[in-house]
Amino acid sequence: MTRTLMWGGATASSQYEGAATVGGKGLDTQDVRPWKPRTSNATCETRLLTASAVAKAKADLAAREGNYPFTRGTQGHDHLEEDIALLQELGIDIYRFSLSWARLFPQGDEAEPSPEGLAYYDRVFEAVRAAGMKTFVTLTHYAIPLHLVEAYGSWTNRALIDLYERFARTVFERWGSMIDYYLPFNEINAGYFSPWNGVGLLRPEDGPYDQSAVFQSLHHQFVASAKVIRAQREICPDARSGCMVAAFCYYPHTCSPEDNWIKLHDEQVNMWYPVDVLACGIQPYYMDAFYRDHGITVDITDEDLELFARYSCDFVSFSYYSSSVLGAADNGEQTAGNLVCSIKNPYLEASEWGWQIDPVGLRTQLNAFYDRTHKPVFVSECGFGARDRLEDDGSIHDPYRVEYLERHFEQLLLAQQDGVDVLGFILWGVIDIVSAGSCEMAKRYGVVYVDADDRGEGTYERRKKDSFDWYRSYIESYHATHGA
Ligand code: BGP
Repeated sequence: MTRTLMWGGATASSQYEGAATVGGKGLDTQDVRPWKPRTSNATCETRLLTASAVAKAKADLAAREGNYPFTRGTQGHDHLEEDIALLQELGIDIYRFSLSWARLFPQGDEAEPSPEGLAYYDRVFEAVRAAGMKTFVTLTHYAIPLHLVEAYGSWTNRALIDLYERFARTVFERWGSMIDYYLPFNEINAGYFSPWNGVGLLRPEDGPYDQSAVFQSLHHQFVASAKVIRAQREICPDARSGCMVAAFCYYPHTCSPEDNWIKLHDEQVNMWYPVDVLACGIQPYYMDAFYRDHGITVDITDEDLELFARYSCDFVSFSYYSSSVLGAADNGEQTAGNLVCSIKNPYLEASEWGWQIDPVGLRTQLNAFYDRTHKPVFVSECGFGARDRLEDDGSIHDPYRVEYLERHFEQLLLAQQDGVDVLGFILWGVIDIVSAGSCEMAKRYGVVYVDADDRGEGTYERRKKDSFDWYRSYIESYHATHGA
């Protein structure tokens, strides 16, 4: 029996809410990321923070200086009801949003949550429910309280697992009856490529990250995920638990055997590792060789392995924006992508940010995830990041976004016809938000335009782009033929 798909939209607290200190919210790991003009080194400086960069950010914020876009997001905190009304008009079935750990627990290790934080998310859950949308909750989306980095060493420290479980139990006890789907962590494999965003790990001032610290932190997040699922099954058993990775849809650069091996090997470590642990409940064999070959040590207990086996998730999900090309020689021209760079694919066009547009890759990934896990699959993020123009008459014409979505929806429906148990599709950044990779406002994904620029100037007024009506009528006609 083919499922009726859910069509949704997503935001993330640090890219959307703003109000960084309102209601006693603590500073988090995204608040201290600065905006920098786009140069070759900007991504590194704004994404892989050092202790000195964090110290500078804290001093700047205290002096109300500098440009820290995640402290203002797109002022979602102050536009909440208006935005939910726009999403209701859009007719989406499900809204994916994340909770700010630092808004509920400003330091992260308090015994009790902040009353102001609870009140804010009461407003969010009630507004989403009243608008008739299902909820898809991300417990943590790249943002943890800064105090946990400074006082505990972030996820390298096993103590964070219990603090995280306390945060999650608070969420389940208060809003569990209003949670349909949830993720303990956004794009959990990001910890490997973007350790500050993924696992809150500072980059050493001089030299590369300690890979043992990176993989130990990832492992602690896996244990935290299993413990959160155990708590959820106790407190709100009707909610559906998921895991999420960034999907890269790798192609070997050539048909050389070496390129084909690299494709499989990197796919295992970069993408399948978290899925095998969180969805299949196993610590995969191939990581032992990877740790050995890279001199990495990770403390994994028998209790951890038992938790993985007992508390694997109900569905799997991934973000999909572009595909990637890998080669043993790595000698092709490079291009950017979500979290990772890749060799340019001569068969594909790319966005202004270099992300290679590959709708068929979405069908390939949906089949690959279902084939590996045999669990229902959600596309928890997908969309086209582009520079949109506000015309003098207030209109915003984005045919490139409509074309991107139309071609990806076709492939999604084909994957369903292939027999993949697809749950639905979540449009990333449904209301324009700050870009996580480049800290830019200029890179927009939404069907709703927000009047703000990279320096935070603007009215923050919301306007419908042409894609708004297109997505609204797509969802309407889909349900007219497939039922609610
Ligand atoms: C994913 C993140 C999102 C989002 C998206 C788009 O990696 O989960 O937070 O931002 O990518 O990337 P960007 O904002 O860098 O364009």
